[in-house]
Amino acid sequence: MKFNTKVIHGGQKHDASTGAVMTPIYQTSTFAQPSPGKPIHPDYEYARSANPTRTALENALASIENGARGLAFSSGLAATDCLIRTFKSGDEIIAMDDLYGGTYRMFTNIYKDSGIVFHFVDMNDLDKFESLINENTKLVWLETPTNPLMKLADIAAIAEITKKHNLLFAVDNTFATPYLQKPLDLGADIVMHSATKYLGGHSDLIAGALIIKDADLGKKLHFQQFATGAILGPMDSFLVLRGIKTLHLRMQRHCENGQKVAEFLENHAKVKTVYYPGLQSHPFHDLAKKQMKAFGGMVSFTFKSGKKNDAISFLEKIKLFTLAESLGGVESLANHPIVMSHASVPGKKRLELGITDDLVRLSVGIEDIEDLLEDLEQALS
Ligand code: P1T
Repeated sequence: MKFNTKVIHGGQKHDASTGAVMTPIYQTSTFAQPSPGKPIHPDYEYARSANPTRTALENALASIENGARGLAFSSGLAATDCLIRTFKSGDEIIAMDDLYGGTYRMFTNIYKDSGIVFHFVDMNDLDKFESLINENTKLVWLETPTNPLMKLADIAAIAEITKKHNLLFAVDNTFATPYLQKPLDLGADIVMHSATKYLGGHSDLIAGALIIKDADLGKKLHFQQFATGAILGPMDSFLVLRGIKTLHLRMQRHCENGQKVAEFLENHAKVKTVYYPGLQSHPFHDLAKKQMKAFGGMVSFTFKSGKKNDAISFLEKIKLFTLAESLGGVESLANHPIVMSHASVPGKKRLELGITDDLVRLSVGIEDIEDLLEDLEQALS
C-alpha cells in the first residue's frame, strides 16, 4: 500500500465480532476468562496490556511509520519516558541540543540522579557527535525539525554512525509526521510522537507513540509499558486512529499554508528572521529537500526590533491564531517559547540555542490562507 491508503487501511481489520467498519471504542478494563489463564481471545486479558481499540491504533502507527510494532501512550512524554527507563546508571545518551522544553526537562531534571549521563550536541557537527561516543553510549535521541528553531539533522548520516557503533537511534518525528519523513526507512530504530499534535490533529487529546523497527525491541518496550502503565485509553485511541485517517490531507494543506505564511513573514518590514525549512534562506533547505517530502506547518520568527514587547503585543493582537500551548491541530496556534513551550529550558541555554525573547512560534492550521495572512498583517501592523 502507498501512504495515503495506509493511513486509512494500514493494519486495520473490520471488527471480528460485528463487522463494524470502524474499530469500536472497547471501553473495558478487563476480558472474561472461561478458565483461569485462558481468556476468550489470547491477546486480551487486562487492558493495561492490550485493548482492541488501542491495538487498532498501534497497528496503524506501525503501518504508517514502516515499523514492526507501534505502542500508544498517555502522552508524548510518557512514550519518551518508557524508552529512557530501559537504561541504567552509567549508560550514556547523546541528544540533539535543540529539543522540546519538556523533553529537555525530563532528561536534565527527572533523570538528574539516575546515573544516566546525557550529552547535548548539535547533531550537524558529526565529528563532535561521534567524538562523544564511548563504550557506555547506548542511545542517540534526535528531534528533526526541532522545536522551536526548525533546525534539521541528517537522519541517514547519523544512522550510519549509530550502526557503526551499535547504538540505538530514536527520532522524535512529531513536527514532520510520517507523511513528510520516515526515520525508520532512513536508518533509525525507534520513532517517537507526541500524537497530541498532527497525528490526533484536532487539539482534543493528549497522546504519545513509539514505533519500533525491530519486533524483539518492540516486545521489550511493550513489556516496559505494560509494567509501568502509561497506556492510552480506548476513547483517545479511537480519536487518534480517526485523526490518522486524514493525516495526508491535513498535512498537504499545513504545508501549503506554512510555506505561504513563511514567505509573507520573510517579506514583512517588521520581521527579522523566519525559521522555516521550505525557505531558500533556511540553512537546512537542501537537507529538508533530501529527507522530507515537503516542509510542514511550523514557522518561527523574530522581530527586527529584537524586542520581547513586540512579540507580546503581536501575540495579544492576533485573532484567528489562538495564543496557546501545543501545535499540529487544524486550527492555527501561536506560542511564545520563552514563557510557554520552552520555559523549562534555562534562560542561558535558551540564548545559546537562539531561542530569543522575541521569538514567536506559529502552528499554521488549515484555514483559508487569505484569512491567516490578513490576521498576521493586522497584528504586525
Ligand atoms: O505534550 P506531549 O504529548 O507529552 O508531547 C511532548 C512533546 C514531545 N515532542 C515534541 C516535539 C513536542 O512538541 C511535544 C509537546 N510540545 C508542546 C506541547 C509544545 O507546545 O511545543
